[in-house]
Amino acid sequence: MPDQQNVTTGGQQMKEAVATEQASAFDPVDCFKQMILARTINDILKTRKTQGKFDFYIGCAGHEAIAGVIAALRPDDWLTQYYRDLAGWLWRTRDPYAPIRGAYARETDPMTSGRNLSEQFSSRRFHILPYFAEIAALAPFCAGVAFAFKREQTGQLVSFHCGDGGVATNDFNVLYRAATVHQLPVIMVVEENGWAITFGGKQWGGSVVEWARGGGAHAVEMDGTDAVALYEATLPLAEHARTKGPVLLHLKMGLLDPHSSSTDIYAYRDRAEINKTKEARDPITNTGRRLLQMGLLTEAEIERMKKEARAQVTQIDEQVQGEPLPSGDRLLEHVYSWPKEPTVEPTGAPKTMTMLDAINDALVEIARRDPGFFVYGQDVGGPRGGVFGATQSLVKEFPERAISSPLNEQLIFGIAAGASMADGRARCGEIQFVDYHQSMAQTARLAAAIEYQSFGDWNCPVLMRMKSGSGGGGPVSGSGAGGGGMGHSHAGEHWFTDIPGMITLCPSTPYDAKGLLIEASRTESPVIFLERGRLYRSVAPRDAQGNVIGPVADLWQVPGGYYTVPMRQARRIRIGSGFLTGAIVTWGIMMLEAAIAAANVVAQHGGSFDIVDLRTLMPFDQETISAALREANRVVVVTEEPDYANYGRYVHSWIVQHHFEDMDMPAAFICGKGNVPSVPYDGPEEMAFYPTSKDIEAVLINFATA
Ligand SMILES: Cc1ncc(C[n+]2csc(CCOP(=O)(O)OP(=O)(O)O)c2C)c(N)n1
Repeated sequence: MPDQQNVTTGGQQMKEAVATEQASAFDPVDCFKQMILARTINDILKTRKTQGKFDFYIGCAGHEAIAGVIAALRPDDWLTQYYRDLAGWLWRTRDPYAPIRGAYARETDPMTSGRNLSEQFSSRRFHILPYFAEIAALAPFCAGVAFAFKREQTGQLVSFHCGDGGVATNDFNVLYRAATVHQLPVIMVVEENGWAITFGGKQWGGSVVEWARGGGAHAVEMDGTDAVALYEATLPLAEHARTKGPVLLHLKMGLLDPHSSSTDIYAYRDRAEINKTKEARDPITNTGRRLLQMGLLTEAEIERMKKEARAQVTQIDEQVQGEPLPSGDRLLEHVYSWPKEPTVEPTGAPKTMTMLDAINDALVEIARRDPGFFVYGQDVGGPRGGVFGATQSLVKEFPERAISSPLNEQLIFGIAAGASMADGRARCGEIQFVDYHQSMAQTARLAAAIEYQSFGDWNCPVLMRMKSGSGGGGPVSGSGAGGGGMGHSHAGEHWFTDIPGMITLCPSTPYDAKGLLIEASRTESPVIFLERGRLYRSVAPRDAQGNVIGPVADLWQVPGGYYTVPMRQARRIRIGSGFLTGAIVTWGIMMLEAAIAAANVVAQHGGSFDIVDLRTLMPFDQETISAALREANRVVVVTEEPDYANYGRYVHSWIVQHHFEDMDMPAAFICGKGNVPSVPYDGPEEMAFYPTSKDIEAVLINFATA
């Protein structure tokens, strides 16, 4: 056991203490002591909340026996602990300071340094995944952690905990599906207390245990108020999860307090039911009775333990109240983690390549250097390498690292994200079309919050690739409508660029696609990598006279081997050699349209244009935009998104806000021509929607002739 005194003297020391040998030496009296400590913390914090010392408290009373479940696990097994699992936290970490520091939102809180609500348990050191307020939202991540454990044959398991309400969430169902499909080392612990805030109705039809068995999990239902019985029951279940596959443990508990400090218990529960629950389902009473029967404790000893806990928690509470609040100055800390290694310059011989070839190359290069790297997604392990063939080379060179998934985008995200957290390195998920990101949206948003919420304790270096934009090959102006149609043609950037903590990339050339994808595998922040479908097989663009546009065409020359292109750096491409007439800020397929337009206008009117190809859409490279605008004094932002609340509008607005004085005419804006839900399939409507080089030319001629 870690020394309780050392562990509790400060957040840093707590992090340095290692929980060892917990599972091997179960002491029921010690477990009971942690349960009493949890109840005592609960009761004191409830009082402090009513005294107005902090804003919110959610308690553990009725769930303390969960310590018996945690005690049966190995210290290197990973956990999620939901907000009622304080006794489980205490068993694993021996840190009663943390929950009190969390309640007072003190800087010293080792879980989130005051950033998250209290009882949102989190500790990388103790393998407790960072809890989200969104009920059961950690479930898809748990699937990924367990997936990594199984792949690496570590012998560890993941124990996921939620209330009965949690079972109804999509997230829980994703974990259940992933765990049963892949037979993962997972225990899903359902702590049923019969309530979900004030709702006491059904969260599932029939029996949750039968349901779990139907899909191939081993499932058990039992009383959840006797910690010793829970310990004994969990030991073989943990062994089952480790060696055979998923387990669902359905525990019948009782909620002794209101849902939270914001709820009046008598407004929704009657006194008789509350009293009956307290009499029959109090884990302190039930586990205490068991220890009396076992002859391990006397009534007097239990009373003494309660008194000692009260004195200990009172002292901690006083100390913590004197600890500092975080400073507002640190507001922007721990939003992103960028690669720490220097840029790797290319050394391999260049070859003309499509973007699809470049992506294939990049995935193989990453896999060569990182034996744990894999790509997980629909069809990606098939001989074609996914529906677009992006993993074909990976399938050939490392067939076991291109893994086909069930059809569930949230599950794909969860597996890649959780595995990346377990391994501390990028694990890649592939979504066939960005349009289908929708089921994974919550999981993606939360992945981006992990570093911030845990104040840098945790990271989620997941790398998600997805095809975006319409089909067809090459620029719209050169090849016509692509026929992507509804559900296959969204650009998608606005879905991700509004998520702080998420890096969104969108390369427009094969050279950048390869280097950026490799670079994305080195970051500790989550990355969305948008691959424009029209660019997959596109050749370098040509102007109206059929001439190759040199500075752009060069980027179809892709070096062999490993190299990186830094993120957060836009690329400035000069078209023409005369006087700088204007700048075009763009990305993706519209970079090609912009190059064609610029080359055509330069051929007719002379001058030159700067294309600022953003490449990293968020956080974008403000310095390069600023430098280009201060020289060009005229700018157009070009995006293929429909004219709604889109990302391009944000870039345009940023330019107007920061460079109004530098402009000698209003910043222009070009986007999709309709406020349509999705781009139509039929050619005429599709062509009517997309901006092309002709639209850009009209603006550039204005720049050149005004
Ligand atoms: C996804 C989501 N929806 C709604 C809420 C609001 N909410 C907070 S706690 C809670 C009830 C959860 O019930 P249950 O899982 O049974 O746990 P209990 O609090 O009863 O122990 C709800 C609905 C939330 N936090 N997350």
